[in-house]
Amino acid sequence: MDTGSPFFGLLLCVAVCSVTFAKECGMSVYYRFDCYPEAGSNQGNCEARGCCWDDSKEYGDVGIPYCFYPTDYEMYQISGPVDTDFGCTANLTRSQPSYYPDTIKDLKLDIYYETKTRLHFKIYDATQKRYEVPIDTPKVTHKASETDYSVLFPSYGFGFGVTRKSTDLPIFNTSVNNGGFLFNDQFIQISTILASNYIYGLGEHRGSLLRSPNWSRFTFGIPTILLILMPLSTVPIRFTLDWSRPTATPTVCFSLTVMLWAIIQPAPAITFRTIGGILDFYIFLGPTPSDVIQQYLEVIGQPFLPPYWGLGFHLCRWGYKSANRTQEIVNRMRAARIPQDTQWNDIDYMQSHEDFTTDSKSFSNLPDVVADLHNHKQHYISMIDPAISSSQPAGSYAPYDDGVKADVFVKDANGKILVGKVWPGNTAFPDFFKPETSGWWNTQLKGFHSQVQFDGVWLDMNEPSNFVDGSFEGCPGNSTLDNPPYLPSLTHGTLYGKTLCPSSQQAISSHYNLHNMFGISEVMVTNKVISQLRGKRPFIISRSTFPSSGVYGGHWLGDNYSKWPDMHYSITGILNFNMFGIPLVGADICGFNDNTNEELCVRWHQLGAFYPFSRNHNSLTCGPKLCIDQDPGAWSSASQDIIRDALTTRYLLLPYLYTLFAEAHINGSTVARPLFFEFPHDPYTYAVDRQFLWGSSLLISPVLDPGAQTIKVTLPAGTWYDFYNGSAISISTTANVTLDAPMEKINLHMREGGILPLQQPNTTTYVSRQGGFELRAAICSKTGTAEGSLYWDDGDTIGTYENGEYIFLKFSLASNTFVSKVVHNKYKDAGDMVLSKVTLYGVAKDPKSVTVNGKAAHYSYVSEVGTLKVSGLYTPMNDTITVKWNA
Ligand code: MIG
Repeated sequence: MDTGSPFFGLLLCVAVCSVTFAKECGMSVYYRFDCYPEAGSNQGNCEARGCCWDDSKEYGDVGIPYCFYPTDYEMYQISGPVDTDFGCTANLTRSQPSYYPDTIKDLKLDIYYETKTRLHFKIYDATQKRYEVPIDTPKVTHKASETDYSVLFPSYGFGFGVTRKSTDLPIFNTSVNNGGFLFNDQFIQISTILASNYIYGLGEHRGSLLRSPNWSRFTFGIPTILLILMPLSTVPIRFTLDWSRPTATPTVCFSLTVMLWAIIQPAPAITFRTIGGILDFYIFLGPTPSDVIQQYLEVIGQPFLPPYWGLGFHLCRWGYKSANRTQEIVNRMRAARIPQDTQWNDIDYMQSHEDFTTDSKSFSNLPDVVADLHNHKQHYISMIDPAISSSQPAGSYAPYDDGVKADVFVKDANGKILVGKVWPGNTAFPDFFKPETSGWWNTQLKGFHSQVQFDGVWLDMNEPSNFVDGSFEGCPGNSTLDNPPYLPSLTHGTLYGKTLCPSSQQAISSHYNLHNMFGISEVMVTNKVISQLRGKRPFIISRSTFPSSGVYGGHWLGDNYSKWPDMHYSITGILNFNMFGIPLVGADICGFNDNTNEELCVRWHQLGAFYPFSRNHNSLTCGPKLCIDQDPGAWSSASQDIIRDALTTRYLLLPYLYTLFAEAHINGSTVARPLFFEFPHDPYTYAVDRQFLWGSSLLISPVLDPGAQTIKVTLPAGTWYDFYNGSAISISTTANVTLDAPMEKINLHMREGGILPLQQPNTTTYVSRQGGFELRAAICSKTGTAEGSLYWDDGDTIGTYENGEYIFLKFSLASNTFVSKVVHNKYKDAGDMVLSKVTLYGVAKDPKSVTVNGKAAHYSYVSEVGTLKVSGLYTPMNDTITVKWNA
């Protein structure tokens, strides 16, 4: 592959001049950027665009564009740049219109040197204000005094680049002059060379974690982070990665636009296309993957801290069909003593699928089910769809009547309420960006809550989803918003396929601009409303997300299939959403569409016990019949035992999981993370997506194939302790290791050097929170040390961290001494926290004695695995605890 740096001879922040070349089509095929992304290209229409044509398929039919930009393709000329308080600014102009309508010939490029590791740039219409995404981001008016990046401009044409100062390697480089930078009212395109082909992120998808650079197209609509692993070394090893080199991750976050499409090609390079708004990019320098995410979340917001009960096990299905059946399902969970914190209902609880109602026959006793859950300290979650039935007789359905009065609904292009069709029939769609809508939504949720005391809300269908295209009356044929000049291939063919007309009007802009924010606007309003209503932490799970959604709620990965590959790819989804700042994420355990089977469902519970958001959910019908039950209580008692074990292990680990959520909330770290986050210097981890970590210390290696009794795992170099019994695997270089994985086991390993806070599990978080704590340490084989922490509060009060109403403990272990120290304590019930057990993995010799706070303690030692257990303790945790052993 071509390794030539297009950055040769670039100048730093200086004025440039233009040079004209002859049409040049002979670049490497990897550098062919698509000039005719629509269907129907041919030599004639391609050359009419001033582009090169080659359909020889000489390199195979792998997606190489036939029509591509010549290296001297006409582009914007840059004038400036000039230095400003915030960084630098330049004017971009082109004299001739491009081949799409409404070329914006005069553009401005502002580059903000926001922090040492964060650069922000915008390219926008120099004369007319265009739509910009309404999410809060830091406003920086003065440039950082020191930066890890430099900005460079080429000596001709449009473009600029960002390099990492320490290496001089380009991170972002738009000066690929054959990339076709275009800025038209409804077609904006920018390409950049990427520094490596280890590419991650780019929105929600079911597939491998590592993105293929081979002409992959992404029609993801929702702009999310792109993460690139690149070398930190100055040696030009971009294309033949030197395995021994340290690597780092810059990242580009194209977070702020209308809709977005991307294509990655093997240069490696990426092209972004959008149909509106402006270009608004952030680049984060890391250098580690975790740093990158933290820097990203400083811009879009750190995730909310879920209520503790929300980390318990959730059970749901579409098609219980009655409150009684729902109760039976809960009862059989209790009878089997399988942990469960919440029960959910899908749309079948509603009367004719209308929001804020309950079916008068089969769900009339729903309040009793909810009361029963509450009596058992369990919780209840209701589905609420955004679409509001609009065809009930006037005066009979307040949500619609009130909504009309308060004027909350999205309007069509002519100013009438847009009517679509969803579950209840004809429906109107609330405009959650309108201030009036919050009050109205509050009234509806409050009214419903007075009947059914839900504890959390499940927001489905908020893409928004519609059963008809655009509206009941279609969309106005002549609107360029509904039918823009360029469209990528879309699932439903048009922008209004199975959603609202883009030409419909919302308070602050057209639906065209706000479409991808429908979900987040609903989540934001719902978060506010239910926080006030319940006076406790909100719990919201939404199907649609946008950068910043994680500040307000969590996400589930939508309608998967009850198939083994779907189970595997759920790991990609979980890891991606952790990178996107939405750590509370899970997939439907056992699969949604199609019937599951017992083996798959049991294995899926073992994996799902480690989803940050752990919920079993099932569809209504599978073919003509109701889908078979897949709740834990539906299976054989042997399977129930396995599921109980997996979920009980989750409950044992909840203090650790909760601490990770608190750290995510406080620092923007990830909860579930890919191996390469912890081992960024180890290329063998880069493609691992069949295993993942909780935080830095717990490795989860589920079985993902039918019939398996063993699994092959990737273990990075070091010592890994079996979570259950402390037996160690020590390896000097990263290796594939085959482990036993009988049906009843999910492999869990503790990374050496970590200490996990655990708690005596029970069948609800309410009860388990009263149990004694255990601290389990995996002693580092080389240094004899370990460390960890615990964040703890009452688990339900809003703003505990912000108000300081928590306890934070730091654990450290060195020289045969384990210490728990109180770093912060304003948690009112800290006096009830009791340490009952300390487990140490990696103790080489049988100790002669063990003391806890200076007093001899009861202990046991298992020499085969080197495990020391100090148990029978009843030691208050709101003061320093010291455990010592004599070797
Ligand atoms: O049109 O509410 O993704 O979880 O069970 C289907 C019924 C609507 C889609 C959700 C799914 C839910 C289903 N919903």
